[in-house]
Amino acid sequence: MRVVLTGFEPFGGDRTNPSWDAVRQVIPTGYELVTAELPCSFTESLVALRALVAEHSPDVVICVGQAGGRAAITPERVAINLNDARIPDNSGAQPIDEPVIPHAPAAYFTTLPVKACVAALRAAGIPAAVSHTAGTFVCNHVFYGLMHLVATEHPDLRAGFVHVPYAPEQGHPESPSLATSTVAKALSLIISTTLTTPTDLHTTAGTLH
Ligand code: PCA
Repeated sequence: MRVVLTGFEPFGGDRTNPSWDAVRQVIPTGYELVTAELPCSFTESLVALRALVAEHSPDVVICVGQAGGRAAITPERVAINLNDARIPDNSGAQPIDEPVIPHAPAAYFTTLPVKACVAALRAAGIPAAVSHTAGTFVCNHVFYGLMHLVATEHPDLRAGFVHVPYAPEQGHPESPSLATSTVAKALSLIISTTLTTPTDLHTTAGTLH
C-alpha cells in the first residue's frame, strides 16, 4: 500500500507549522510513505496535491493542517465547496464567498474511517475528536479538492484531512497545544487504522452544536 501524507508550510505569522513538522517525523511500518509540504496558497496547494496523486498513484491520501485553538487531533468528516478567507494566504489571495470548484457539489464526505481513527487515538491516550468543519480557508480548499478528485477520478482512493493543534514551541500560551512527537504518533495510528479498517465504526461522533 502506498500512502501520501502532506503537511502545510507556516502561515498567518507563525514561523513553523506543526502539521509539516509532525508529518516528516512519521516512520512507515509495513507501507510505502510519500510525504510533502503543501504551500498555504489557494492557487498553488491543489496543483501540488494533484501532481502528487498523479505521480505516486497512492491507495491513501491524508492531508494535515494546523488548527490553532483546537485541543485535540481532529479528523475531518465534511469538505465544503466554499472559500471564505479571514486572512490572506501566503500568495496574498483572500477569496470571499467563492466555490473551491465551480458547479461541483456543495460538500463531500471523507472516505477515511474517522470514528475508528478517533477510537484508536483515544485508546493510545491521545486527545481526539471527529470534526464536522475544516473551516473555509486553505485546508478546507485542499480537502474539498482532494475529495472532488476521489469523486470524479479515483473512486477507490481513501482520502481525508486531519487538523492538529498548535505545538508548544510555537508560543501561543493561551491556546492548547500538543507535542509534535505525539502528533506524529497520532498520524501513524490514523494511517494504520485506515489500512486495517475497511468500514468505519457505527458509533456516534455527532455533536449537539
Ligand atoms: N491550516 C490552515 C491552512 C494551512 C494550515 O496548516 C487551515 O486550517 O485552513
